[in-house]
Amino acid sequence: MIATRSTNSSHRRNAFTLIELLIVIAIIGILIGFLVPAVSGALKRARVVSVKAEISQLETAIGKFRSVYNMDPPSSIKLYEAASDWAGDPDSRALIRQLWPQFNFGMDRYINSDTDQTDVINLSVGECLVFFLGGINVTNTPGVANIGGCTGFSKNPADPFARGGNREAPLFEFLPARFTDLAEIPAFPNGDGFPEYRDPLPTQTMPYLYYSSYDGQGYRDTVAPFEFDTTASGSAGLSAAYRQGAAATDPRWKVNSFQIISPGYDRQYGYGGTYVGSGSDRLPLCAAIGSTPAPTQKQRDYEADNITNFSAGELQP
Ligand SMILES: [Ca+2]
Ligand SMILES: [Ca+2]
Ligand SMILES: [Ca+2]
Repeated sequence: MIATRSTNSSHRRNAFTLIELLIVIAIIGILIGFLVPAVSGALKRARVVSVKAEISQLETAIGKFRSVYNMDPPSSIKLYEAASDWAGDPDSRALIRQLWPQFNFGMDRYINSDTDQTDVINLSVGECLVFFLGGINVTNTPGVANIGGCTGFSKNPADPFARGGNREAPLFEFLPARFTDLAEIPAFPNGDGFPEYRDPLPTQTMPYLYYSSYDGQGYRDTVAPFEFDTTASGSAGLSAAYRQGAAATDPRWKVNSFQIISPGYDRQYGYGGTYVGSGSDRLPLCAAIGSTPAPTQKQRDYEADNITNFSAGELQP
């Protein structure tokens, strides 16, 4: 025999009293009060995880670069369109020769996409990350915010910066929408046309930094004018790659390879990685640093949310 469900609802109440309704509304309000921060905190954490994932993809791409070129990408170099300009820069010439042994230093060339062959292109940190993993950009005219996608390098070993022809594929798929080209030179308020890359945080305005240890030879902190600065005053050039402590003698993170640094949600790098550059290489100063930089608690605070490829992925000074 099959039991049938009673349809008798005479004991069921059809309406809430006003007080019950108010209590329910209050409880819902309290729950929302708990849930909203929990959800937004979870979302924030998920986004930090996505930045960490992207940093490890960049590490993989640098590994691919190493397998092709037998070295990590430099994090500072000058490129010259005019053949005669290479003579004055043995450091950059040596790096190019390491990467492309058959490079023809004797020819004038186009490297950016304007119409002259006279530019000196000064690539530092974040720009090197994009340039060496992505190659030549479709469009990158100084002062014009029209940076296109990366097209890799030419397979012509004498002229890897040539446009068109047979090409090596980019080693990392940079999304042009996340390029930024910070104003580095007053004459070019939109930058030099060579982009840096922002992480996927929705509010991000500042790029990843990339510091090479030059295959364990050491982070180049004092090579003027386009390397990094480890002095407390920050007066010698660009910022420092991070150490494992505040003292100048503390060992670096990733001594034998490279550092990749996102400034995190606060868009500030902090003391260890703060840009305090000068001249044509400088990026905007950290607001709290001012003209006489010194390590303050505020600057250490900036580091707390930095996302990196060292220190377990997050800096907690
Ligand atoms: Ca040019
Ligand atoms: Ca630039
Ligand atoms: Ca930060």
